[in-house]
Amino acid sequence: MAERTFSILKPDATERNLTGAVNAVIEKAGLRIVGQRRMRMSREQAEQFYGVHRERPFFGELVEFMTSGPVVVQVLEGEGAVARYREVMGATNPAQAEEGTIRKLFARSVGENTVHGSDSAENAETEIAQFFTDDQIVG
Ligand code: 3AN
Repeated sequence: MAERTFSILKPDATERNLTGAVNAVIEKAGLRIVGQRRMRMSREQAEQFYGVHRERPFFGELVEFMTSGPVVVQVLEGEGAVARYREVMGATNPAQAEEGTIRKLFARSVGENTVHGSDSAENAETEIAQFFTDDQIVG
């Protein structure tokens, strides 16, 4: 069965009207967008979502940024979707990202890096459940 991963197009993507351009890279990579919603993240949602980074020095900045404008939350489906999407996103720091990756193409900095993607199948499940109900995902 195809795997699912959770994705966010961050405020730097919506601000520059890049959601279609990012989705084109995702779909070209063979991943299917089976759930998608544009929304404004609340501070509570962002703090919960990035809870593992709570003690990191950039936590406050990260929450500020993620609540600074609209985001697009997505469920992506495909074979090995978690690893495949990490590949397509590129390195966290766009300066180290490979050619053709979303972050190489679009990211502004290590903080404003255009996309989030789950780092494991287990986290994907938790993250999807934070933002989607089953009936909002149509494969
Ligand atoms: P990734 O998003 O590639 O999984 P993580 O999980 O290490 O990277 O970091 C989560 C998010 O925290 C990143 N996408 C980025 O927005 C932010 N971040 C990570 N490192 C830094 C940093 N040094 N300064 C500012 N923001 C950071």
